[in-house]
Amino acid sequence: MTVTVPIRAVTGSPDTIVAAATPPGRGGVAVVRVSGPAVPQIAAALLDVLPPARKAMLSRWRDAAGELIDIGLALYFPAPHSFTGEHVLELQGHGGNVVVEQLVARVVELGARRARPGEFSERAFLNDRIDLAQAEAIADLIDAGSRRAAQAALRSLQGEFSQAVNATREALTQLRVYVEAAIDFPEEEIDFLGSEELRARLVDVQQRLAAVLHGAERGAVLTRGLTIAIAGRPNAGKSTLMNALAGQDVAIVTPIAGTTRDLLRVQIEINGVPMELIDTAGLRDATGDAIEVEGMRRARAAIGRADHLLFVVDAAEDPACRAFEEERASLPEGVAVTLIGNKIDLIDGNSGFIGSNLDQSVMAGGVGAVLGLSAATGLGMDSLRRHLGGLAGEGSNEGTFSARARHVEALRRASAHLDEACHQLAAKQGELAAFELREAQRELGEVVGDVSSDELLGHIFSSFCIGK
Ligand SMILES: Nc1nc2c(ncn2[C@@H]2O[C@H](COP(=O)(O)OP(=O)(O)OP(=O)(O)O)[C@@H](O)[C@H]2O)c(=O)[nH]1
Ligand SMILES: [Mg+2]
Repeated sequence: MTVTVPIRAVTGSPDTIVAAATPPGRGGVAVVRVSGPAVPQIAAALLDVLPPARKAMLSRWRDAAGELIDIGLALYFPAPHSFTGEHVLELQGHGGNVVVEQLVARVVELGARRARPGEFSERAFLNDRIDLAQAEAIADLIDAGSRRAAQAALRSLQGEFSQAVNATREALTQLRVYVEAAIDFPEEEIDFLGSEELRARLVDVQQRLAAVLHGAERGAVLTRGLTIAIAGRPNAGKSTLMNALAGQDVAIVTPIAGTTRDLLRVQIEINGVPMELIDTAGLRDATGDAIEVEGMRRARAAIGRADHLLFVVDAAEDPACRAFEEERASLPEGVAVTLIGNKIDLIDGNSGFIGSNLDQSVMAGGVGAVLGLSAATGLGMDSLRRHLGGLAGEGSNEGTFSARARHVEALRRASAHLDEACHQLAAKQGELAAFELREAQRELGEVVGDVSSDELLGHIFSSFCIGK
């Protein structure tokens, strides 16, 4: 069982922290940031005077012996109007490791300690300047690998994600008031629990949550990227397809069935979404070859972990996609599949070939699309790229928040509690419905950090960089 505590209740009086906010190495300017109650004294000692609030002041910084360390700009942000909510001093000096290290060491001498990774953001969170989802968005913005991921992170940082979660919590609170009141007046409870009004409110909360979850799932894909496994029978053209998508010769291609043995990975980006392609050993009935058997085991494991599967068949040899039909039962539950009919260059009048020749049953059971193409000639590859781009939501970022697996999981659990509450209400089980609604609300609280365990916070902030 995980114990959650209101985190704001357990924080003590903070000390003053210092770190370089810019990355190590040479650069035009480096920023050293100091935050905490001792900032006014440290500033007075280092700069001789406390700079005016939020105005750049040119100053000379000296070590204990009075030797000049650097000349630069000092900026003072008095509490609570700063990033951390504490007194903050920013020193903008020349960008070089020696200067920065001397300056940090001097501030430590004057009473600060070196900050842990993410400690500035953690303080901003603890002082209610930002909530947990916003703090995480800072790290996501810094780590963003594409323009779309950065835009989604900015949206979360500005609080759009938190507002959507909080609006859902608010609607849920209203609903709980109704249900709890009904329990308190048992004579009327039964009628009330079955009322249309209550049902409509629950549906409203479910719809709001579904929208937030959808935005978060899309955001999580932008941040984390998609893992796409390529599988099929030996010689179907899996490695050729991977090379075509990657635009480089990553995998060995030969006419010999069983060429690929190990998993091969390559990173690509489509529509601003990072994707990891995994080429796998061809799947076929047991051969005596121990290496191939191990390769197939790895292939199946990779398929099980992937977000999406491209199942490749040789459309010239196997127009009915029997290979897929034979494998289908052994594919992991729930993996989304795109069926690729490859080598259509070998079929006369190939355009529009695939699909029309397919048994309709192929489209059922997890197959989201069927595409005919030629990995060797490039025919149909544009459609595949468009299709893959669409898996992460078309080019638009509308309603997409940068979100992490942690958020998506909490929102999914909240959604499951709402579904359960719905069943309990239908069964006129007021107490049980109230319990489920409470649990749903607790899950939403975890997203924005109203209820979070110390362990969780430590885990989140330790993944940040130092000085953030
Ligand atoms: N005509 C034609 N040949 C193709 C196409 N794609 C692949 N091939 C050929 O098919 C053979 C097998 O291709 P691979 O990409 O190695 O197939 P694979 O599925 O990776 O095979 P294994 O690694 O053995 O499982 C090679 O000779 C390729 O040149 C295609 O679209 N058209
Ligand atoms: Mg191969």
